[in-house]
Amino acid sequence: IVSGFTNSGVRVSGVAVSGVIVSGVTRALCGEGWRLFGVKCYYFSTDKLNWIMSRAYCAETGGHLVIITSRDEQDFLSSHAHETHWIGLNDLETEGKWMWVNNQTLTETGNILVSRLFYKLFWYKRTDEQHEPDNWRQEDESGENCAALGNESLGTDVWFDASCLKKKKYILVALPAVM
Ligand SMILES: [Ca+2]
Ligand SMILES: [Ca+2]
Repeated sequence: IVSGFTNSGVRVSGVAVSGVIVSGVTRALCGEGWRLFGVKCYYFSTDKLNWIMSRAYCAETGGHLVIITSRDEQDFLSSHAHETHWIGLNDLETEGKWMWVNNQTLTETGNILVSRLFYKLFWYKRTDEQHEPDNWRQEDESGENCAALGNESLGTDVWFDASCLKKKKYILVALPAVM
């Protein structure tokens, strides 16, 4: 349950309610400024926070940093994120062991082998084989332990690990209000 949800009726056009699922008599509504995709509401922040602060802020609202579980969801996010955004993925605890903010490992979602191959698709690949995540230490000696859609110069259709201290926009997810 996220503050900012409106229960004041359905406006299909305009920005007040950006998406409506109609299923029988049930309507799922996202708050003002949010976007409905599938069964969840997504909020693309306008402010920038470091990763830890963005995780804390999202939790405070009752939602969480986005957890990406399908190609469709990734495509939806990258089509609306016009610059780099934090996602809910980090390897802060153990280097190289990527965890979602719900404490699932990156490869724990569904069939492990399938997940490994699936998520490999999203990390940015360079022709010189220096693929992301590369835990680059040039700017932050603790390395890069937080994941983002895109980086400062490359598109949001791929993932990068980045210094968690960097300030970026972030994507917040919450369940819709069901009416
Ligand atoms: Ca790392
Ligand atoms: Ca990196």
